Amino acid sequence: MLTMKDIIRDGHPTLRQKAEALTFPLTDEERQTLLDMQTFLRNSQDPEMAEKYKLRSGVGIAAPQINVSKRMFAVYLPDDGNGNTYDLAIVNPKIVSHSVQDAYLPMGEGCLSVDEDVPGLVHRHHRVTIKGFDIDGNEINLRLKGYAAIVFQHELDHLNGVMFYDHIDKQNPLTPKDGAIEV
Ligand code: UDB
Ligand code: ZN
Repeated sequence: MLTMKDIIRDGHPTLRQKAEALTFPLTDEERQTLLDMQTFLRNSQDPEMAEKYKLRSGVGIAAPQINVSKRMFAVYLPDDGNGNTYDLAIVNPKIVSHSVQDAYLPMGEGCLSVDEDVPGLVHRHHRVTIKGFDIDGNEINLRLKGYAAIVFQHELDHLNGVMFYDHIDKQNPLTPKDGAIEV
């Protein structure tokens, strides 16, 4: 079972690497890693399990965060604010199109791999279309907006060695960009 001690923290070189694409069929080890990541998220949002194992309430986790430099992540959003539920694991994901309009969380972002608060707005695409594969290699197509789109883009960044605070404007960290939507 994955716990917080399995999650590497800011400063670990793996977080800055570009993760490798996977090939199908996944190995048993790769499949197990993906399932473990999904279980971690569910556990972390279960009050009893979270308390017992001292888990931060996670909505997404990417393989590089457990020191596996491969292009896969899991997301668990029981309610994304638009009445949609996402509980999925995705392999080799890519953004195939996105809106011109940006969006941001007014409270900024955090990360399971970052223990400190980093204040500042993180602008992301308001809408994204994502293609990828499930654990068995079936195609996944997702059209996302708002909070779900932000979570998926945060996890996709991890596959490219990008951290959320890389996107914060150092001069004006708390100033929304023109036209950007608050989520
Ligand atoms: C998170 N969780 O998992 F609104 F039930 C964050 C952490 C860093 C605070 C643990 C989170 O936002 N939980 C949450 C929010 C709610 C309601 C709820 C739980 N991530 C994922 C991450 O670090 N993945 O690499 C950070 C998010 C910030 C914006 C998108 C992802
Ligand atoms: Zn993160």
